[in-house]
Amino acid sequence: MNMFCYQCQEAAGGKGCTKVGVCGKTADVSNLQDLMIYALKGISVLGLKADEIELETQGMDRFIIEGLFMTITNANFDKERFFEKIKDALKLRDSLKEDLIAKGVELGELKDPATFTINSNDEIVFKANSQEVGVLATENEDVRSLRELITYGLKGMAAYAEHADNLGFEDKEIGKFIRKALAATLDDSLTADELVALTLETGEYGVKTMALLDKANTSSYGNPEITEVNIGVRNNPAILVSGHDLKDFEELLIQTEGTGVDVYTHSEMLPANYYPAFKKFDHFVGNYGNAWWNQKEEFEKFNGAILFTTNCIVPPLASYADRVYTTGSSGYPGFKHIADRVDGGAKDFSEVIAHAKTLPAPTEIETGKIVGGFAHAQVFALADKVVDAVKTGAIKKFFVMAGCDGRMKSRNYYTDFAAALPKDTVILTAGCAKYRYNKLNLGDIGGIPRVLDAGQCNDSYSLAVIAMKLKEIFELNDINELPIAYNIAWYEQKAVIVLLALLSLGVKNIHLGPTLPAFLSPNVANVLVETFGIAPIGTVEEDMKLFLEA
Ligand code: SF4
Ligand code: SF3
Repeated sequence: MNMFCYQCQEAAGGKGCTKVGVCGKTADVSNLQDLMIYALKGISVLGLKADEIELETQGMDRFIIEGLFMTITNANFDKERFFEKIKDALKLRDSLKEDLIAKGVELGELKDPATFTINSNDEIVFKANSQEVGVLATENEDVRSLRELITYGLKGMAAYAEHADNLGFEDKEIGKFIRKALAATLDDSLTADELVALTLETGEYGVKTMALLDKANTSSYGNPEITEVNIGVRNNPAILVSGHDLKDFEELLIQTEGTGVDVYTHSEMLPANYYPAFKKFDHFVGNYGNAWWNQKEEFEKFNGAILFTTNCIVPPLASYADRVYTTGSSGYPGFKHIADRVDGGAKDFSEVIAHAKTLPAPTEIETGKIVGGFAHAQVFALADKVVDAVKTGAIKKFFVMAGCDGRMKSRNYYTDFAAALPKDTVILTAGCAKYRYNKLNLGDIGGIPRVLDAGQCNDSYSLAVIAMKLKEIFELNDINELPIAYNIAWYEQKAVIVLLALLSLGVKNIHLGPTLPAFLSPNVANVLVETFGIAPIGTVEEDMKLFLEA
């Protein structure tokens, strides 16, 4: 075994990747990511001690958040960046330790994550490959399962917290919670019940983090509104932006204005089209292509420069690798990386723009429009119409089909399921899962489209807000009494925090697919089944029957 990773839905054999990641992550990078997390746990233990004496720890939470984000599936494949970050982690950890000692804090007996030392890249590799660092270091499979469930939830939370922070929205309590939870994964005295409680608390903080990001996005760029998004192309050189970071997107739009270079969104950046602040840019053309896993074919045809602001990166074809750029937490060996902001200034995308100017215009792969922009404010604006449609029976049921897309064939289930839904049902979606059915032309119900796209995966928060509002309007006691069914697709750790957030809000009977997480031990899976009614998906026919009879 060269590595062990089971954090995403594509874990090899439904168990875990042990030689190389199905995602393309090499064993050395996987082990470095484990060491990164290990070091962050060490910092967290000391960070909690700093909280106790109210010691100001400038930049610590941002550092932890970035470190977690870098280890999300398909975010960063660049070994060199992990070497750097791990060295920085140890510097930060040791200076924090010195500060605590200087303040007379008794550190007690610290565990290895808070004490290990390394002096070279070779030593980092040696440590990263050692048994005590990885996931399997926790021998009890239920404890391991809960520790990893919490850690993966924190990774998703960190991604959302970073986007909010980039827009100037920080909640110190979220940073503190992340440290508390990371430190708790080192605590052998915690019982399984305590870890289950911490898992739910992770979900509660997931709601807070998504709410914060919602506030950051909407107060910076306005509320998403119903939008017809162009999926065709124009005849200018162009940049394709992927990932989730709206601040990066804004800065790139500003810097490309008047340069003759067009801008398109890809995959999870599609919802940028729904924000009023971005619509005013004439050179923002629309969306090109589909979900992340189609990128090899689509990037090839796009012809222009490509910018990743976050996951999901697929190891590239040589034919286009030299025109791909990363920024923020994302990275890939050989891709050029656009540096972070300095002192409140903007990132400098001039290199990407200059490169784009030398490249041909995109090849058209489709034409027409898709509709989206149904985040909470837009749905509330239509509330009367929606409520009437429910009362008259024109809408019988809503299906929340949020989450991720992925390359597994079994995900055709979601296309077939959407197509088979009766005409008096409406799909509420968010995340890249939508690409399985957002071009099916499922029609509308009295002007309400049958697929309501709230936005990115974090905008699943909007779907929860909509559900809460409907509960209030219909004067129900329980969110589960609403005519809403949850059929969620997951892939990476952002979907894990979305799932934990929904559980913490009391949502029951979520169907999760295309497979249940490999990191759920049979006992932990049982707790989720018994307490929350979580179920795997079956066939379209079986599930349709189940959902419509319920
Ligand atoms: Fe395997 Fe997923 Fe981990 Fe990649 S992220 S190594 S595919 S489990
Ligand atoms: Fe998609 Fe990676 Fe999860 Fe943000 S872009 S939802 S998979």
